Amino acid sequence: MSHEGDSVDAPAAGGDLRQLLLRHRHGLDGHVRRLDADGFRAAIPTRDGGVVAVGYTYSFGAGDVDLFAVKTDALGDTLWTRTFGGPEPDYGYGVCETNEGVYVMAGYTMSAGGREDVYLVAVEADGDTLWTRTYGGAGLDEARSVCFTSDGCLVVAGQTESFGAGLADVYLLKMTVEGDTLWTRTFGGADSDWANAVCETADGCYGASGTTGSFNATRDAYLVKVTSAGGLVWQNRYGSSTLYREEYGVGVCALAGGGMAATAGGPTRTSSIPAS
Ligand SMILES: [Ca+2]
Ligand SMILES: [Ca+2]
Repeated sequence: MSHEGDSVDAPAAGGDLRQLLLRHRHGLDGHVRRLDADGFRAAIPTRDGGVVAVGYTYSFGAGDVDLFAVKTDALGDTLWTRTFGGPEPDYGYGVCETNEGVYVMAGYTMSAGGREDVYLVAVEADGDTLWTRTYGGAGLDEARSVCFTSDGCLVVAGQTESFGAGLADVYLLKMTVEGDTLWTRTFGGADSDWANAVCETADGCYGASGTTGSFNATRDAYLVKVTSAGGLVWQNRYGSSTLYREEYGVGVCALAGGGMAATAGGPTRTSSIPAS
């Protein structure tokens, strides 16, 4: 890896950031379409009243696409921008803040050699890099979301083709805040399955929202709940088996009492999924 944490000339806050957001486009099928545009994929409020936004840029950095992070203050003025990655494509999709005020960004990198690897970058509040780590096997491994947990760790969700039941599988990983792996799990079946979001539930478990192609005639939204130790609590699919009616899990958040609410979209309809 090279050029990690490069500072770039900050795009002026306000107008340019809005332009970046307007140019942001989703790939609901979970696979990145190459777009000649910069875009944010996630943004969170920070404890200092600002925002940290993470995505990727073709405009700055070490080559091809780089993971892109922007930190603003409460007024939206840019405090810093950084790119992370190497000469090959590097993408950012998720970000969380730890109880120490560290921002951890998750995505994937092809700059480490070979196929896509899960890519985590931890930076201090001023944008200085604490550590970067990659995870995965010989196949495609990508992160889409990262969450700081109540037991002081990180849980990451995405997809893996290196491990699991065939084609892509939901990929869940738990790490220490230093990035050391505590456990990894895969969920899914013989067809393609992937996760787009992860949260901690009120009962201290983790919920991942995504899509499964393995358990129905068409793709369905897919929720998986695991304990903090990675044990499966339940998994469920949501959707129709009618041709061309596919559901894609997009987001997930915790509800009081331990449940989750997930959002899903599809080519023919959208719906929200209550899940207990
Ligand atoms: Ca790059
Ligand atoms: Ca699979």
